[in-house]
Amino acid sequence: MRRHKISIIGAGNVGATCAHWAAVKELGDVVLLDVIEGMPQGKALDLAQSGPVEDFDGVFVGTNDYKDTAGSDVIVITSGMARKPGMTREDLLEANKQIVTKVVSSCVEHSPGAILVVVTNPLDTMTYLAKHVSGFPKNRVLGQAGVLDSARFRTFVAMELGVSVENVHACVLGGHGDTMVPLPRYSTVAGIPITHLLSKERIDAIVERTRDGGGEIVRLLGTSAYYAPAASVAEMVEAILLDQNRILPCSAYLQGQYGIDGLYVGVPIKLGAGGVKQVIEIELTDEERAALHRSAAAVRELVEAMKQL
Ligand code: NAI
Ligand code: 2OP
Repeated sequence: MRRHKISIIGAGNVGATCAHWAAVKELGDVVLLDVIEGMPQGKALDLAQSGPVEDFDGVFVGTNDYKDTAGSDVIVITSGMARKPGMTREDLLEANKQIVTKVVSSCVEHSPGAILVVVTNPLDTMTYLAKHVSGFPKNRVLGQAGVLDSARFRTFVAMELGVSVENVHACVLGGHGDTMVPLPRYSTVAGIPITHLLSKERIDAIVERTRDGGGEIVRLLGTSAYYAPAASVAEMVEAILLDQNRILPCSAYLQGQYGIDGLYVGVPIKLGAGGVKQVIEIELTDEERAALHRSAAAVRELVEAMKQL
């Protein structure tokens, strides 16, 4: 049987860590591509040499040439600038527009059947751009944000209650930014909604910390997070390659669902072979729906700003 091929564009913090997760999970052969010469080659070789220790097989290629990405099943796009302290994800718009446009064109030329998983910020806008530049159908272009934002929410709930993160599930909708919409009503501990376990004040504090989750790490680290973002991408890649039909919050192209049209926004989707199989519409209260629409409006504003650049 042919092994799956995963190309990761941008071999920096998120890209290289994602390659590591993909290798350990044995999701397929991995190509790491970057504009910096030598760096992806060195990281791929280093990764290959951890195989005998960790007991995984695979072909790991580091490259600066898109020919090596040819025939990829999934392409993860992490190339671009990351936030530094004081910057918002939106500050990255102009630089990353140029980078993502170039990268997606090159990827499509060599892998016309691939599924694109976008990570570069501002996430929902860059995913929109990737769909536009690639011309791919909507099921084959999606963005990673909700898995990470939900993971942060889950972590904070588990820390608050002193329970295993494995028991905590959470749902975060909306754009990957300050307007994201964590949904306590749909967040549970072993099936029990957190609204039954925590006071409103504590839930509000956790929601706020989740919204600021990326910023908190930028302030501590001096650059943006990468362990949890990369693990989140690997979970999505695994769902696609193993046709797992996972229900995951991802940035997906909406055409009327939730009353939002022609935009990438974070919503629960069914993810498996071929990419996005279904956008799942859950019932929202008026307040939750208004928050989602505010978030979508912020994404739309950024998409319009990008079109002017
Ligand atoms: P990084 O700076 O460590 O890595 C980015 C890499 O992209 C660098 O190695 C750089 O040389 C490369 N690159 C730049 N232009 C390129 C091009 N034209 N072709 C190929 N490679 C190119 O940054 P990091 O931390 O890995 O973050 C990458 C992106 O992901 C940033 O935009 C960041 O904001 C975003 N991000 C998104 C998250 C999400 O949840 N969606 C979470 C974390 C980061
Ligand atoms: C994060 O949420 C910066 O988007 C990145 O960590």
